[in-house]
Amino acid sequence: MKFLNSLIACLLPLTSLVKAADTNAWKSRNIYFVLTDRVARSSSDTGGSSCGDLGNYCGGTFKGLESKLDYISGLGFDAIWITPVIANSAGGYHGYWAQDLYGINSNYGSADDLKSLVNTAHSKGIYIMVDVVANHMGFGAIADNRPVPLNQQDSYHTACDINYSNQTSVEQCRIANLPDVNTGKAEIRTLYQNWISWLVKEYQFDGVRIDTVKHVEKDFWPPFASAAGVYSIGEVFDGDPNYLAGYASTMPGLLNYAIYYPMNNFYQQKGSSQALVDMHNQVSSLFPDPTALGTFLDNHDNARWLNTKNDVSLLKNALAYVILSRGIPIVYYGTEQGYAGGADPANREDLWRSGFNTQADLYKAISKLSGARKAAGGLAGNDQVHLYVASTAYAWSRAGGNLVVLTTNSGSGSTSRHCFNTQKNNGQWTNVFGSGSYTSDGSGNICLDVTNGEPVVLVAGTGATSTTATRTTAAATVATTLATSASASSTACPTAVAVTFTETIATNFGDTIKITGNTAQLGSWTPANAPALSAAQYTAANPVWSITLSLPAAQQIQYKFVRVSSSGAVTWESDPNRAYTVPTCQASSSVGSTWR
Ligand SMILES: *[C@@H]1O[C@H](CO)[C@@H](O)[C@H](O)[C@H]1NC(C)=O
Ligand SMILES: *[C@@H]1O[C@H](CO)[C@@H](O)[C@H](O)[C@H]1NC(C)=O
Ligand SMILES: [Ca+2]
Repeated sequence: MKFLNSLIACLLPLTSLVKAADTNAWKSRNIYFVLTDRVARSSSDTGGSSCGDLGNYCGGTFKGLESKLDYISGLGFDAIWITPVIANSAGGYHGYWAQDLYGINSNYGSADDLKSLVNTAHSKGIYIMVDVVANHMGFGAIADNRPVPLNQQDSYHTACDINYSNQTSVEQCRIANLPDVNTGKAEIRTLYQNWISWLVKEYQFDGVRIDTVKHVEKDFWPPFASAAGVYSIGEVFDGDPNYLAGYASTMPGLLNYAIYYPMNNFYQQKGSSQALVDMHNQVSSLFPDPTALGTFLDNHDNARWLNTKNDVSLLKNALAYVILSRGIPIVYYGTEQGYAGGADPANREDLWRSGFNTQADLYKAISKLSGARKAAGGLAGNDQVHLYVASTAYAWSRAGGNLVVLTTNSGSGSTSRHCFNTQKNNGQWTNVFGSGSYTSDGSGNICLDVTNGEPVVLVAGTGATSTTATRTTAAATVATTLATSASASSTACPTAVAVTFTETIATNFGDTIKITGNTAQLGSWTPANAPALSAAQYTAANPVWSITLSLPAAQQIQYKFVRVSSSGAVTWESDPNRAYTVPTCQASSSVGSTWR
């Protein structure tokens, strides 16, 4: 194991070098995820009755999907993730039951049809990401699996049921009784590396989505991802950020199952905005590059969002989070038509039953949110600032304040006013989701009115979409609001403040700096429970560790930094304790100090 670890350590820098450009190119993209079998049946498909059996092939084809690229690009997506394209064993309508890695699933059409889909997508500026599986093959006879030696029993682990408390069992036992490939064998690893390299080149794919990543040994992945040669994003179906982060260096990106739970909890009225912000911050400190992670609110393995919470305004807020917060957005097809299917396969509705309606309320909502992402420059950066964390609301900014988003979780029919500091004095924005223009005052304060529980999405500038008359009226309204709401805004100050602590200290390789103190958030003076600082900005010339914590406004804390060596030895800063009072009516603050 030691040897393998050091082997991975050697491979990783190489991997990131080779792929850097491709990963960066994906960061500003906006992904639409489709089941190839469920979009459209032919080039002339204009809609029709629902598929009778969602548990089997419904008739979607590569040609059908190709004919719907304008429908997809009308939603503002410039990338499509498609389910696996290779030949499957009987009943594998979803594509995850491979039989022949080099064959094409003829239910969807021919290899040339697929090439034509990719070509046409490229001509429209759309990336295509292909879904692949290395963990298991389909239910057919082992002897029929290809290429050789996947037709031999000893290319598979002995059958056993997964015990999810035992990682070895997670990696070697069977998911849904599917034959588990012996991915520990050198010969098998080479086979998969050769195949993924061929697949990406043969069809000119721009990215790869990797299925069931946690079911394969970690050290299988770096050479596989490297052989793919393009951005890849893996599925590690686990909401524990520490477990997920254990896979961060195996491939360029991961589906962000860490943020998935607190995000849906907040927008489905089951959790707080603070928990969402806390997870965002935890992801900041655990992952080397949070901007390469994919954000999504549902998919083909989870009940559709509206099935879990049937409120379209809440869904629009959740979509605003997916499309406009940090990370690469992934939206599941059919969301734009208000699909509300439950557990698999009910959540895999055909798209043709909608008649491909581009006037649907959610179609237009997604299109506006995607437009804001583009208008703000693509939002590729790790630049999210928490502006306002309240009991029913969360607002953030990106791109240096060129984008300000206010989301709430009060739902359809609700109206509310939220006043907060934008950190941009005398800023000017247009609400591209609703209407009107807004300006902040000389200190950056703004008050925004939410109607029917819908998000407010402000993009810098006065915009070309609204008329001058509307702008003037809206600006006048805001000016009046600001002038008359001095007392209102004092009650609406942020309840939490993003405080950035920096600590200057030259450390040895393997050391960690933590902040601990007299609150539970700071580990109650117990270094093992205390948050760790990030060394992302650390250089030999400027050895700075940092962390941004969301702290309650006006809270008084006592704290110290501790240094934890790779052996676990803890060194405390000298007395006395440091003391800090979190400011009020301020979105963020910073405290710089040097080790003592
Ligand atoms: C599952 O694995 C855990 C950890 O290895 C073990 O303690 C537990 O007994 C196992 N459960 C079963 C049902 O085998
Ligand atoms: C974990 O699972 C592996 C593979 O099935 C098994 O060999 C091993 O005994 C299990 N360990 C424990 C502690 O249950
Ligand atoms: Ca496995």
